[in-house]
Amino acid sequence: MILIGERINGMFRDIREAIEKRDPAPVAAWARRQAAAGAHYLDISTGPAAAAEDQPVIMEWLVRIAQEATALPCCLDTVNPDAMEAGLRVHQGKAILNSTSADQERMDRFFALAVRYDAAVIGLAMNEQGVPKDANDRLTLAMELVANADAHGVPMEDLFIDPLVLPVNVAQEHAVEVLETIRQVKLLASPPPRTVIGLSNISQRTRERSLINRTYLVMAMAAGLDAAILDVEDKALLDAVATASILLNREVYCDSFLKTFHQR
Ligand code: THG
Repeated sequence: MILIGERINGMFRDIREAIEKRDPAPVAAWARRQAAAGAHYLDISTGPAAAAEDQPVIMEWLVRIAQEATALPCCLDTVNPDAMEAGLRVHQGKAILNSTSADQERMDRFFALAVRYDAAVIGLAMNEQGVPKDANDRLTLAMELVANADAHGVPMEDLFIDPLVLPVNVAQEHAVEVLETIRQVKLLASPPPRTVIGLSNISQRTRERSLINRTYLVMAMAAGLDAAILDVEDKALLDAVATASILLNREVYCDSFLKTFHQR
C-alpha cells in the first residue's frame, strides 16, 4: 500500500496560519512527522482559503520546505494548473499530480503536464456534472480517464483512478459503490491503472473517525486498493494496513509483522 500523508493541507488551521505568516516551521515539522510515521508521499495542498493568484507561489514554497525537510516525493494537490506547474518545477523525484477530473480540457492540461514532468497522475471519477451516484457511472468516467491518459502517453502504472469517497453520514449509499468501482477499475486496461482514495473524507463530521477510517480502508484494500491519502499518525489505522497486507498475502507473514511494516 502506498501511504500518502494528508497533513500538509491549508484545510488544517496550523498549516493555513503557517501559509499566512510564511512560517516554514509547522510545514517542515509535519513533513518530518509524517515521514517518521511511514508516509511514502506527502500530499501538499494550499487549501481552499488561498487566493487563486497566490497559489503558484504558495505551492512552490510548500514543496520546497517539505522536500528540504524529508526528501519524500510529493502528491501535488491542486486544481489550479499554474500552481501545479509551479510545484512540479521545483519538485525533486517523481511527483503525483492530484488531480484531474474527467473533463476534456482538464485532462488535456494535466496529462500533458504529467508527461512533461514524468509524473504520475490521479484521475477523479467526476466531471462538470459532479460525482456519479453508482459504480457504473464512476467506471464510465474512469474509462475516459484511461483512454485520455493513454492517448497522451501516460503509462497505466502512472495513472491512479480515484472513485471519490464521500462522507458516510451524508452519502451513505456511495461507500459501497466506491468499493465496487475499485474492484472493477482493474478490468479497464491491461496492465490496469492503479487506485487511490482520500480516506478521511469517509468520516468527516462523524464521531469514531479513526474506527470508520480503518474499517473502510481494510474493506477498500480487500477490493484491491493500491494507495490512500490518510492520517499516517493514526497508529491503529497503520496497524490495520499492516494486518490487512498480511491477510491479503501482499506481504510475507512474520511474527513481528507490525514492527516490520512500520520500517517499510
Ligand atoms: N481525493 C484526492 N485528493 C484529496 C481527497 C480525495 N485531497 C484532499 C482530501 N480528499 C484528502 N485529505 C484530507 C485531509 C483532511 C481531512 C480529510 C481529507 C479532514 N480534515 C478535517 C475535517 O475536515 O474535519 C480538518 C479538521 C481540522 O482542522 O483539524 O478530515 O478524496 N485525490
